[in-house]
Amino acid sequence: MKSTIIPVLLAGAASALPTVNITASTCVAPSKRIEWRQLGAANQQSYLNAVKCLKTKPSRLGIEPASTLYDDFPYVHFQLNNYIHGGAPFLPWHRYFTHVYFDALAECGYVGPGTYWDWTLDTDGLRFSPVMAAENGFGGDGSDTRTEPNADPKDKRPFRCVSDGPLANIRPYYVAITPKEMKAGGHCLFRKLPEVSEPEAFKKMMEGSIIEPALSNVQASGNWSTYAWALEGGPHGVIHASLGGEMNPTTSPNEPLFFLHHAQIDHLWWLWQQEDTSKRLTEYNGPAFHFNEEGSREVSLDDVLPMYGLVERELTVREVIDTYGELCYSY
Ligand SMILES: *[C@@H]1O[C@H](CO)[C@@H](O)[C@H](O)[C@H]1NC(C)=O
Ligand SMILES: *[C@@H]1O[C@H](CO)[C@@H](O)[C@H](O)[C@H]1NC(C)=O
Ligand SMILES: [Cu+2]
Repeated sequence: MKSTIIPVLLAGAASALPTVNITASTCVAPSKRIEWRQLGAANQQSYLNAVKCLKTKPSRLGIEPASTLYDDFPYVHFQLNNYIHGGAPFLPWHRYFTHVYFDALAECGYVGPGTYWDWTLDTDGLRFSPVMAAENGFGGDGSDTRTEPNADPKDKRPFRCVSDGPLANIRPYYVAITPKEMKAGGHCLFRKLPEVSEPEAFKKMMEGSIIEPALSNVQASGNWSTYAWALEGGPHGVIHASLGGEMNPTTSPNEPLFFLHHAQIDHLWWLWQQEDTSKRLTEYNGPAFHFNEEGSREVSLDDVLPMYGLVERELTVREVIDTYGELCYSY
């Protein structure tokens, strides 16, 4: 299904775009993204307020009247699942998506810099991280005693609601039930950190992907395809799994930490690119769709990155592969 819909969408979007020459000189003052801990309390609060504000803004997609701009992000991510995971578009698409999200936060009054979560600092337990604090953070693990009253009785996953911090009462609209089905209607923000129930498995996952020398091994990948796959399948996947809850289904952008996590993945990619800009700002190849998808075409730098209605003009991979281009930021 998705493999037939998305190429049509790409082709349509591409032909409607004006030809614009992007040069490095368009980015004269890149904004510097910083780690959550460096933001300071005022910017942290402003960021969290902007996240809540997204829930008050109308959806840009016009699909479900009861949904909001907050909910557009999980919706778009869910719809594009096979294009944006497991193939070459993973890194550039999520770079762009995160940028669009930070722009939305700015529209909601956030004036601070883009921010990321350096989870290499939290490998003893994500729940001890300042990002998971109740004060100036996104709240902690879901609660065993506070569960979602609106959960589909057929859905056997426990909806352990986040019960502390400023996001405790937020109601994301969509939730993926299976990869093919998405329920709309609203539910609590839920989390289930496996580090609590399975500490040994958590430690093993961290050692295999994030605790040194594992992360340095990923960063030492010599070419694009090896690197992109190692980063997606390793640290990226492990943090998704280590937060659990909303981070498991393909509506994972329901979890506001999704964006701080993806900014960190983007940060790592940026560091890798800066090590050899002559090669790594143009190196882009591999299958356009998930490796399980049959007959996937090869990607190109001129592929448009679909945003499904989130933006007015969609950018190409060429326009986002260098952060000192159209997106104009650094780390
Ligand atoms: C883009 O650059 C090319 C080559 O320098 C030039 O021929 C073309 O007119 C430019 N297009 C626009 C829209 O500026
Ligand atoms: C990338 O590197 C891997 C491992 O060194 C190698 O097997 C693969 O052929 C390389 N791919 C390309 C496109 O050069
Ligand atoms: Cu994703």
